[in-house]
Amino acid sequence: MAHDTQKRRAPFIVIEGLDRSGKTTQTARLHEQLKANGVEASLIKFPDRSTPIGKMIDAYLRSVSELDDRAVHLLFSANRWELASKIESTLLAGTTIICDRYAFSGIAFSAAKVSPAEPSSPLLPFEWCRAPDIGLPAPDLVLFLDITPEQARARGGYGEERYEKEEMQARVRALFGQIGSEMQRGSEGAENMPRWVVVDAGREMEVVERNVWDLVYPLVEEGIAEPVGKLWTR
Ligand code: Z5A
Ligand code: MG
Repeated sequence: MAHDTQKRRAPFIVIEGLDRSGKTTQTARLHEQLKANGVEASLIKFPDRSTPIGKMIDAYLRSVSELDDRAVHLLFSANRWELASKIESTLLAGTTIICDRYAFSGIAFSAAKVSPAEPSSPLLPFEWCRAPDIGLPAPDLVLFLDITPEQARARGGYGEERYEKEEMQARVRALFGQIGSEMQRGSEGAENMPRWVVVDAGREMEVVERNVWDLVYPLVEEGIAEPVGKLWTR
């Protein structure tokens, strides 16, 4: 490497996407491949169902418990804040972080909720959904794994959890599209916007894996000169 890597930190890579798009498959493969190449890397996932907050989220997703929509939204965000300082110190220590879902899922899934009586009006405003995640460690790269509802269906369809219904997934898809285009345009007043890249995840696993690797490895190899950003802040 030509430059002085000592002053550089490791990158924070988030993999987002629709249900059954292969996030868990691809984050695991990327993690393995990085380790095989001698790169220090840590794999994290949201929701992290292992913490006390994560256990409340898990019970809600499996419909074992009921929670107010705002309360559960704040729990998803708190579940990220629990790890925020650890994420920053890990990156500064030179360990790459690969993260399966992050704040973008938080916004898309909550803002997609509608009341059964009025399916065209959202229950929670988009900006309200974004607010609790403002200031979280900003990823350096977000890879959005994109598949069509038909492709998701061919992968065994959606599962049994609370949000795994076709109409909900269609609204989530539209919201992810909105978040992605805001990211790609950049937005006034919010400089800490990660690079957002859409990856066609409808292809064979190995093809997607190579595509992900080609996007991630240059960042790992170069390191990041800038400090860890704060999401959606100046
Ligand atoms: N949620 C929220 O509301 N707010 C938040 O802040 C956050 C999340 C962070 C649980 O998430 C729910 O929480 C989720 C969003 C909400 N609700 N929904 N719906 P989760 O991450 O725990 O969800 P999951 O159970 O892991 O499912 P998933 O993410 O939808 O799946 P995936 O990780 O994207 O896919 P996969 O498990 O890697 O693959 C799915 C299947 O497809 C599997 O059989 C693979 O072998 C197969 N597969 C994968 N890639 C391919 C290719 N390329 N070709 C063919 N088959 C493939
Ligand atoms: Mg998954």
